[in-house]
Amino acid sequence: MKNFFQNAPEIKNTFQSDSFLQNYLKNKIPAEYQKSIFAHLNKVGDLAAGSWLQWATNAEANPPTLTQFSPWGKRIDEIKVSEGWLNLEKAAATEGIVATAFERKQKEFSRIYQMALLYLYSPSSAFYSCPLAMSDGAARALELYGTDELKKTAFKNLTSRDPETFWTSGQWMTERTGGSDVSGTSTTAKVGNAGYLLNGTKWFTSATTSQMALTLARIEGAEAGNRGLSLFYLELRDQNKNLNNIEVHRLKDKLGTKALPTAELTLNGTQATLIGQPGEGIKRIASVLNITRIYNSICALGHMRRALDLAWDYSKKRKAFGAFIIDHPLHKKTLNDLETKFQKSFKLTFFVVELLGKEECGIASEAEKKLLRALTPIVKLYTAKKSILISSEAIEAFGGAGYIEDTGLPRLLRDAQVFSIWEGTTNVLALDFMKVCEKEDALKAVFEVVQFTANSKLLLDAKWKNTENARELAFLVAELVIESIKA
Ligand code: MFK
Repeated sequence: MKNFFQNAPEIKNTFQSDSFLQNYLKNKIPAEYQKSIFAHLNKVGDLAAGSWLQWATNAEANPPTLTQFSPWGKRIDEIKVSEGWLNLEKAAATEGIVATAFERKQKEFSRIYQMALLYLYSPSSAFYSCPLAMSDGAARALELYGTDELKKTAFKNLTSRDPETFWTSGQWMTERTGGSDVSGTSTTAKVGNAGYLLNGTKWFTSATTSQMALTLARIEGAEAGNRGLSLFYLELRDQNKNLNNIEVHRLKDKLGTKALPTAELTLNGTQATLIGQPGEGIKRIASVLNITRIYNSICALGHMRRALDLAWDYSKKRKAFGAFIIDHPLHKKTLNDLETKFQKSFKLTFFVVELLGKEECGIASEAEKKLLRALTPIVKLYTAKKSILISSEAIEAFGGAGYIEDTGLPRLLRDAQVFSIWEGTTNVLALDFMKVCEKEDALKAVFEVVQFTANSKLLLDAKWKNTENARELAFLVAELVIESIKA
């Protein structure tokens, strides 16, 4: 035993090893598109187990740094990121991880294809999926509400496949006064020579190395509260690469997502363009949130898959009590139970992706649009919680090794925790679902999917009017919808 060491878990082509994804795509994607999509996903599955994984490790080991002053005292606020992070950006552009959704070459199935790409990319991306989420959301907001000029410029960059012209976007909502409650936003906007000038401090800005951002501000004289907020487009740097009157105060020291630059910053007369009408800020930025929440669900799903792949692989290598641990019935049952949780999350997430694809192609029925609106917060909160649970159990499946930093395993749990926080916490999203049920009669749309069984009758219970039951309601709806989704 003196020279005995355990073997480390390994990741192989993540498309080939994922029969659940393959079977789903075989059932959903029309035959005419299957060959090219499968070939691309196979290539991506190889990259996710190879160079992308190495770049992600590099990015994680070399977190971003902020240099505020040049050697001669000039304020520069330069954020430096790792080589791995930059390579992951190029790969995202080249593989069309945002572009595929907007080219719509596979009609409403483009979203399924694009989200399958993201699902494979994300767990090997060190959270480069975060800037992609905001960029996709921003592209959708510009496609819907942007000026003709912005459609020709920013939208084109966000959906480019050329790393030289590819842009990412930030989504700056959070201020010191509140994360979920944006009604106290204190950033102001006043009319300038060209557009507006913004002044205010943003407390969390993710992926602060992006070329553009969408943000909320209150036009001078507008009413207090959320109805006084407007949506603005801004570019971070001018043509000479100077910051657009933005000061970066510091990078955040976070529990996880270490490779991702998240900063506090102040806008000091930042040039910006109004998107939509004054006072429409929340409704317009909601189109970003609805995309980023689905991204969050896909990334949580990819995260679960990665945690389980590692645990399954290890279970076939690690011997204890005279046998591989996979051959101990209780360990096998534990992993199988987690696998069932993953599969339920997968069904719900891709069901919502199908609805999104239909909506974006203009073929969703009114009931499907309502269902998409209602299930977006549900799928986000459901998958976030499952990914934390699965990450925790997967780490435990390694015993002590799962608790040791240089195995890379503790990161699974640290990173999973963010899924239930950003883009709306579990409670905020559960309450959002309740509001949609009240205002837009979303439960009617849910009932078109969920068969009217004894279980679904539970949804008519009067106790769901009470907001303290919102979480319980959200998880019940998730389970009932999953039960009724056909394979
Ligand atoms: C790996 C994946 C990475 C993901 C990217 C991570 C990047 C991280 C960057 C961030 O974390 S950005 C900050 C994220 N912040 C949030 O998610 C805010 C959470 N808070 C909410 O979601 C609130 O519900 C919200 C601020 C949107 C609104 O709350 P309010 O102020 O109480 O307003 P209300 O009354 O609920 O909604 C105002 C209007 O907007 C209503 O319309 P009406 O005026 O006609 O009644 C709503 O129907 C509409 N609305 C709200 N949410 C909507 C929506 N419409 C469509 N879709 C929605 N989701």
